Formats: sequence, C-alpha cells, structure tokens
Amino acid sequence: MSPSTTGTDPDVLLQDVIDRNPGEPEFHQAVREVLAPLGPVLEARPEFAKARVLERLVEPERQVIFRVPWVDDAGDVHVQRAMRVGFNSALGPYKGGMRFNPAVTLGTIKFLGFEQVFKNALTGLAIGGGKGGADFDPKGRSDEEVMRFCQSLMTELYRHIGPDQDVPAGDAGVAAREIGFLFGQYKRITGTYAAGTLTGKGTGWGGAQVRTEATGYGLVYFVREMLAARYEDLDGRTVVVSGAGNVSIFAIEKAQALGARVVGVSDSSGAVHDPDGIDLDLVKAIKLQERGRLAEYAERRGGEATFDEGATPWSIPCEIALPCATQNELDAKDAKRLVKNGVTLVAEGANMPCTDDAVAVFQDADGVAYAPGKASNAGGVAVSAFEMEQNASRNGWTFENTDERLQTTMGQIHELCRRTAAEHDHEDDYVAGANIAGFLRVADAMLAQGVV
Ligand code: NDP
Ligand code: 2IT
Repeated sequence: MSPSTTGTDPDVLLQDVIDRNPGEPEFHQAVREVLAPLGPVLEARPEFAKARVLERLVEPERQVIFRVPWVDDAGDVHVQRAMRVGFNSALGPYKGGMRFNPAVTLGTIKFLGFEQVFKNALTGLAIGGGKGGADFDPKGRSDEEVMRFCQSLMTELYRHIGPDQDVPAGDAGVAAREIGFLFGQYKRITGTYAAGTLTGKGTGWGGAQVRTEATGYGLVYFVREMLAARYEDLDGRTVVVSGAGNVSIFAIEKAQALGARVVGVSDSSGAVHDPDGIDLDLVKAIKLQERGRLAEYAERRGGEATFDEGATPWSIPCEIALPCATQNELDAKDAKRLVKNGVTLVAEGANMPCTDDAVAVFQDADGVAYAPGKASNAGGVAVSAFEMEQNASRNGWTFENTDERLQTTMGQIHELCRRTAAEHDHEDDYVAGANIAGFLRVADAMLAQGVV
C-alpha cells in the first residue's frame, strides 16, 4: 500500500483492500461497514492517518494455513485445510472462535477475525481479535471421527496458541465436544495444563459457567437494553430466531424466560413456524442431543406447528427478529418483508447475518432499531474473557455471578454504542456507535504502542 493512497479517505482505503484481497467479498463487506462512519473521526484525529492506523488495522498481523489429514471410521483418508488468523493484538492476545464448516475459506475467517477485533474492543476487556477454522464438515461424523480430526488439527495449531498469545474457542460447528478434544491434544503435546489456552471448556475442568449460554443470553440482554431505551420490554413480544444452534437456542431460552413469545426458528433444512410458541426442549432434543434436522419438529410437536423445507423464517410476522445462523442469511427482500409485517427491532446473534442492503432497509425504516452483531453478540467472547480471567487466577465463579457480569457487560456495550453514536451526530445509530467506539479503543492502543 503506497502512502499516496492513504490519508483520511476511507473510500480510497476500501478500494485498496478490495484490490489487495481478491476473492474475499465477505472480508470486503466487513471492512466497508467499519470504515463507513470513520471519515469525520479521522479528520478530527489526524494522528491516526499519520501513523497509518487504518492501513495496519485491515492487514492481519499474521495468518497460518495448514493441512489437516485424518482417517474416517471406514479407514479412508481425508485432507482438510485449516487456518488461524491473528488479526490484531493491541488490546490483548488474539481471541476468537474456530469454525468448522465445509464453506470455510480464508476470506470467511478474515471477515470474522476483523469483526472480532472491534467486538472484543467493545467489551472493554483485555482481548485482541483473531479467528480460525477449517473446511471440515462435522455433520454426520461420529464422535471418534471428530476427535481424530481435532487431534490432527491441534498437532499443528498448538505451536501458534497459548494463554498470552492466541486463545481459540467455539464458533459454528465447534462447541464443548470439539473444545474438549482440542484441549486434550494440546495438553498431551505440550505437557502442560495451560487451561487459559482455549475457552468454552467443560465447567468441570476449567470452563466458565454460562459460556455455553453466553452469546444467546447476551443477545437478549442487549435487546432488553434496546427496548428499555424506548421504554419497552420483552414481555409478550413476538420473536423470530434463525438457526437452531448454540446462539439461537440460548437466545430463545432467555427470550422466553423474559416473557417473549418465540414463534419461529430455523436450521439449514428449513424454517419452523409454531404459533403456540416454540417448544425449546424439543428443539434441544433434536438439535443438541440427536444432532438431527428441524424438519422433525413439526411432526413431533403436532398442534399448529409447520415446517417449510428450504425456507428462511423471515416471512413469519414478528416484532423482534434475531438472525442467529450465518453470514448474509437475511437480504433486502427479507428485510422489506419483515418491516412490512411490523418488525420494530432487529439484533444480530450471528456475525454479519444481514446483507448491506438489508441493513440499509432497517436503518431507513421508521421506528426500527437495528443492532450489529459486533455489539449484540459480544456476550460469548466476553464470558470467554471471564474464563481466561478465572483460569489465570485458578478461581471459579458461580453461575449467578457470571450471569450478573454478563448482564453488566452487555449494558455497558449498549451504553457505549449509544453514547458514541450521539457524540458523533449519529443519534440512535447502533452501527455507527459500535464501529466508532470499537475503532477508537483499538486505534488509541495502536498509537500508544508505536509502529508495530
Ligand atoms: P451452530 O453451528 O451451533 O449453529 C448454527 C445454526 O445455523 C445451525 O442450526 C445451522 O443449521 C444453521 N445454519 C448454518 N448455516 C445456515 C444457512 N446457510 N442457512 C440456514 N441455517 C443455517 O453455530 P453457532 O450458534 O455457534 O453460531 C451461529 C452464528 O453466531 C455464527 O455466525 C457465529 O459466528 C456466530 N457467533 C457464535 C458465537 C458462539 O459463541 N458460538 C459467538 C458470537 C457469534 P444446521 O443445524 O442444519 O447445521
Ligand atoms: O464470534 C464470536 O464472538 C465467537 N465465536 C466467540 C469467540 C470466543 O472467543 O469466545
């Protein structure tokens, strides 16, 4: 990147990012969102441009890509590609999840790592941003196959991670089972019980209480704050959630506990509409225990529940929509339909689930509050940071205490987003608030640490 292309114009930088990172549209999208509100901030603080803070921010500090061979139960050999991107360590060790999904590419992991930098900054905790993953498909694989894959992956990854260096956790396709296998192999190879190397561990062996629930619960705590800002609450609200995984299941659990009526849920096979309210025990049995498809929900539930094969849940009328499945799962057409059907609040549980055009529809609609994932889904990584804190002090907190701290953290993020938005002439704009606040915290630390 030549000095002449830089300065205080985010559009010029965005074009550089696109040119230098071909074939990575999700990464471009994530960068575009962060850069959009930064023009006036850069003009007001010329020291950022002088120190080329933005140019450094969009370039990962390091990227490791490696082969992961493994043997399935039938004796056949498979070769997967895994990677870990250390995006920014200004605020602490790289921190972020690992995703196992056949669609994973370096561009996906870079977009997730970039988002993570600002999300982690918003938590106010001492964590930098990173992400990793592999194009491994855990669907239909036995526990033994998943174990062998995790062990093979860790046989390379172990040399790049550690409590003060890089701390992976779960993301889509990676949860307690995988973290257990990954940690076991890490412990065996290194001969150390460095618990703070991975988060999302079992609560019986170093894992934080509430980590499993944290992203979904945190999302709903954030929604509660958004509603409170309009003198509203969740009681009696109609909610639709996409996905039926870690984030969505615990978002539904907390929304129901706070009195909401959740009537829609989905997975990659299609969407369920249950006007009587989602039976979460049934969803948990199908998705968490049996690792099955939601298609079975309607049959087993009876009543008025229906399943729409291959559909998203965005045609189900609701007041609150919580996209919790995957990136770009909600487009402008879906957004328009939601608005037409009366949605008044959209908060992202997944990372970047709304397309740019969908976000524009929500932001242009009267009376619709929209929160970007880097603010509203930060509860998971916040409790991961609590786990690191407990591991470092060889301490363990109760469920109640951890949940209390999660609620406080989500309240602080909400307040920071609103305050920052207001200070920068973006009243009520959570996107501008989150991106400016996250940027300022990281950028100030980078300035203080010199050109590194
Ligand atoms: P899971 O793998 O547990 O669940 C993902 C769910 O989304 C599954 O039900 C899956 O369907 C569904 N899904 C995936 N792709 C699609 C698709 N293309 N269309 C429709 N449904 C789809 O993942 P998580 O719940 O952990 O993560 C979900 C999102 O939240 C991701 O964007 C992740 O990055 C983000 N996130 C996760 C955090 C965490 O702590 N786990 C923290 C913060 C954000 P199926 O069951 O059929 O595979
Ligand atoms: O996207 C995310 O914030 C996560 N997948 C959680 C990361 C973490 O380190 O807990």
